Amino acid sequence: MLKSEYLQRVYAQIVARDPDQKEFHQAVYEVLESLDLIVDKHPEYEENGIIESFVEPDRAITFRVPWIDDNGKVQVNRGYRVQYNSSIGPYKGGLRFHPSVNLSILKFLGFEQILKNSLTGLPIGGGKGGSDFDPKGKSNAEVMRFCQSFMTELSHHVGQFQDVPAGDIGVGAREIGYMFGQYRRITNRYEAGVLTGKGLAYGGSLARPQATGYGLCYFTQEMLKCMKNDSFEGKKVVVSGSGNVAVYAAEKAMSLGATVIAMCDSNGYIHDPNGINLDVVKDIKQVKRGRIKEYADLVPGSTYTGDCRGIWTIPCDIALPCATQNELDGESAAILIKNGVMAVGEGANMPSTPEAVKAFQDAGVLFAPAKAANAGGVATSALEMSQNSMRYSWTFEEVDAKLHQSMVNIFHNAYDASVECECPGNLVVGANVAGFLKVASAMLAQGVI
Ligand code: NDP
Ligand code: 2IT
Repeated sequence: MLKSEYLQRVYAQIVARDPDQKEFHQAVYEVLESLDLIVDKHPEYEENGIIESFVEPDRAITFRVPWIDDNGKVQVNRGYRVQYNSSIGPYKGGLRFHPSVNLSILKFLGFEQILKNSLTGLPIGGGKGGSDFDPKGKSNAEVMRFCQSFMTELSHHVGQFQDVPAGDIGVGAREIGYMFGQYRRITNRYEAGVLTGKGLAYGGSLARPQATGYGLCYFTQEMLKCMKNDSFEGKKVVVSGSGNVAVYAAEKAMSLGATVIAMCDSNGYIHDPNGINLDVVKDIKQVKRGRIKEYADLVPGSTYTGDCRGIWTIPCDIALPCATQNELDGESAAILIKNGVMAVGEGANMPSTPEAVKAFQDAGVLFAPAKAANAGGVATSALEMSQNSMRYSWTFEEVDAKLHQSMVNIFHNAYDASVECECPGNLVVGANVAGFLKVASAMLAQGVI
């Protein structure tokens, strides 16, 4: 229950305006709970309508995306771009292609992105977009035609100084390549900084594919070190998902001395008590675009279970949810806690339900919230933009070192803010407050716009 009447009114208004946007309400409520601890010290927020402005996107664009499938039939999807807040930099955030995409999901993601991007310390505002298009099972030619049609409309709204999309679920290097090609063709400009996550041959950054997963482990490692004098060494780790974030989180956890014993996709999970062979996972998921189930046929001693939620019943020391929102609920959290989990690091956006977050915090499990722990992806996107502006590129080691330092800084900023809010170690509060203070000061300085 929110104590501040001001915040109660802000929350009631977003629910009344968009009663069906459950994911959006969930993300906003969690942030308002944190701001409840500081809002009395900042009467200027209410005087200037700062929090009302902060929860309302600058604009949300929806558009028709017609494309022709391999049978010559016209298909029509819906495209979106939510340009949320540009007070500290151009809108920045990924594009998600998944049948579940709707305005509620993109508003929750765009809203989270404002604070995440602020935490990176880099000059990037918040946005998110995507489509209900499902790339699964489509040919390359279909994906290309879809991406070209999507960018034909999106090109009116993006630009290196305006709005810079990147990947998210269902959007990787292939999709970014097709969209970049179409943008270049439409504008007749080589504007590399309009998209991030590009291929290396045309302006991409080394270490961007690895950045979210590696960054998650750097953050978790710093949290383990500073809050429990511990590390990944010798730990059993469960990583949900098997996409971009999950694969590189698993890779870094292994290189830091952990054994990753389970991964999943939306159909089910694999359990390999000897430690997952990541080359096999990469071959199945990245090269063949196959299903995780195939792993159990290839690697003796591993098993497949056709239920992705069941992954949380496997006993582990560290859980890294890296698939999607609300994939880890209160019931799963209770099982993880009973099995002795010591730390949870969120690689996906909002993967833990509010009940799960509360259960972890009440049980003294170290908890690294998404907007801090997975900020390495967008931080490295901002480094890609810097390299594009400089017309220069850094080595893998240079980018990785900057990423590592960013994650260490984000941890300490969030931790210090949690201490200031008198709830030391509550990184949910710390990340929300630290991220918000910078955005709010930029909004105040720029007046009512
Ligand atoms: P990918 O598309 O590469 O992989 C997504 C993975 O999650 C797949 O294994 C997919 O399984 C699984 N998944 C997707 N939807 C569901 C679902 N509804 N239920 C169960 N499993 C599901 O996406 P990313 O790895 O890029 O993104 C994963 C998460 O990380 C998302 O929450 C995203 O917002 C977040 N994130 C991504 C960043 C990035 O740089 N890419 C940066 C920061 C956060 P299947 O193949 O069966 O669909
Ligand atoms: O959720 C996220 O931070 C991303 N999908 C990455 C966004 C980006 O612009 O790199």
